[in-house]
Amino acid sequence: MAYDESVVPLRMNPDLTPELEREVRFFMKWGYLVVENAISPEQVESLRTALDESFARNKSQFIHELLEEDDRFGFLLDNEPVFTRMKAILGNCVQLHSATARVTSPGEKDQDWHRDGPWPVDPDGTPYGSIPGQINCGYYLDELTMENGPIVIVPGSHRAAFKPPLGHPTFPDEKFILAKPGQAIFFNGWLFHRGAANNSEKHRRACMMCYQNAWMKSREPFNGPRVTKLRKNGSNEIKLLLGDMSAW
Ligand SMILES: O=C(O)CCC(=O)C(=O)O
Ligand SMILES: [Fe+2]
Repeated sequence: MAYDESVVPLRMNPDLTPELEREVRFFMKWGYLVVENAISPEQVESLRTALDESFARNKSQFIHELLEEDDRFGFLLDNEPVFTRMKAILGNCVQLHSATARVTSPGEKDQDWHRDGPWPVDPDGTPYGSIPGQINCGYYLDELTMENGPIVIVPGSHRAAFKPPLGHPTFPDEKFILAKPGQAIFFNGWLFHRGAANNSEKHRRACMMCYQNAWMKSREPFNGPRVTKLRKNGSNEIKLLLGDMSAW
């Protein structure tokens, strides 16, 4: 046995409250979800400080393997309001795909439309039914405005059987999400989306926690000292999130 069987959940799907069922239906239809009170004002403040320090060290717009940067990011891994909804949508067998931060500097241009999911998905699945699931969760630590660059999405586009257009042309049904610190913004990995230009004078800080079915390949090696410690000391859910098994 290449892994500890007790780490694997006994049931695929959790029981859902009517409210959670409603949120799952919304997410399945539109490909996004705004979660209120996902983190407290104190947690927002702590993440801002930790990210400012990481950004000063990395000097890069992207910070990968965020959990290795600072212990203060660790709670995001199974942050209850987010993780409960991830399991409601993806089922109990969930793995972290990546934890990243993105610090968009003043003057940064519009991102192009893209999907995060790198492999082909047929909205009808396969004859067997399988649809790979990947959901990104953005914690925007600065209130998004039309000036500093909302996240722009095309609701429902996760089911489009064609790729997003090149560049960043307007979609009649596009939606500018003015996320607030404290909220978490879920979006399906196949949703057309982009970050808009930052025309403000300040940095725009975001932490992106991306989850997926536990059988999928992760982007991260999960082998740094902080993640190894989290996995060793963590619950079975944390072990599964951090890829405790090297093979099935
Ligand atoms: O900056 C944003 O709001 C979105 C970032 C994004 O889509 C990405 O990094 O893939
Ligand atoms: Fe993206």
